[in-house]
Amino acid sequence: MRCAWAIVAVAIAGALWLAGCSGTSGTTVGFSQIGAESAWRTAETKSIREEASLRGVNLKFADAQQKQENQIKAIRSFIAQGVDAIILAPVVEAGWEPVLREAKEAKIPVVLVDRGVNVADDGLYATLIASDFVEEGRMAARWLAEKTKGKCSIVQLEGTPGAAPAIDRKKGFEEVLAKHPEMTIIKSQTGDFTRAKGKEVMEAFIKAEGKKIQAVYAHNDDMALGAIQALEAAGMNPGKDVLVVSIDAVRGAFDAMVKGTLNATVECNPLLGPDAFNAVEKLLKGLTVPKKTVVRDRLFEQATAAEDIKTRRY
Ligand code: GZL
Repeated sequence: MRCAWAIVAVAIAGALWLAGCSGTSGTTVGFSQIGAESAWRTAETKSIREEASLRGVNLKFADAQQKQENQIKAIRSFIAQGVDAIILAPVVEAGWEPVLREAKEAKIPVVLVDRGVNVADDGLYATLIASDFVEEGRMAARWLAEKTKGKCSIVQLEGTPGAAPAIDRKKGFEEVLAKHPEMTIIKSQTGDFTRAKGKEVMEAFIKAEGKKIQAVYAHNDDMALGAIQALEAAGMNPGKDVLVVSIDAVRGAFDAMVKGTLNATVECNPLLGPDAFNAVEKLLKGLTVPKKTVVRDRLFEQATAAEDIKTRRY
């Protein structure tokens, strides 16, 4: 028993030491988060919050409820409060120049996590830490092409209009499909990355196309899980008669693969807290950081899901 307490004491001492020694201890960082639309998003928020507390950072958190204007307001508030750095997960790619210019003029570095922005001058932000969404789309399409021997009718559930992952996951998927003329997208519509909307849009797809649907490609697992609910309610057989492939690799996706209703998911790692605060620490020390850090992804399938789920961290 004494040994267990000793381990706990060492762990606490270690965390306190880390908080005291990290270059970000005592700093104030503003985090403008998109919202809580998906399991992926809440996992990302948890990672950022945990890393901030581990490092002794005073984190000012703003949930934008999926609205860009709320993110812009939050950034302006962070600037007015004189934070040391800003972390931003931009809901869409466009419309950031003015507020990023204000942050630059206030000499507050901006670290982008998980989604990119479209700006003429990339000096308006310090760095972007994100997955390669185009490659994620290609991975999903290559898997489906192999499973269907290059012949199937597909419905696509797209992410939030204008969001980098939605634009690029579509681009990558359709780039591979261009090499497979007998793989056709018969319906495509946004489900806004949410389970509820994914279910609703899939119900409309089923109404319009019924048994013609042979595969579903969802830009995230939450929409895929909603689509699976709609397929089951319509008496169809997701994972068997209708293949379902999505992106994120959240725990709910592994549960569905173990159940056999989801066939594959491409991981998009949301645990960006450590990388984000490493970048903040370097920037506050006046060190340079790479313009982009690409988070590595991989595809998971049903066959190994029961084993994989044991080691999943989100
Ligand atoms: C990807 C992230 C996406 C996830 C969705 O980096 O922006 O937004 O794939 C989330 O689950 O809603």
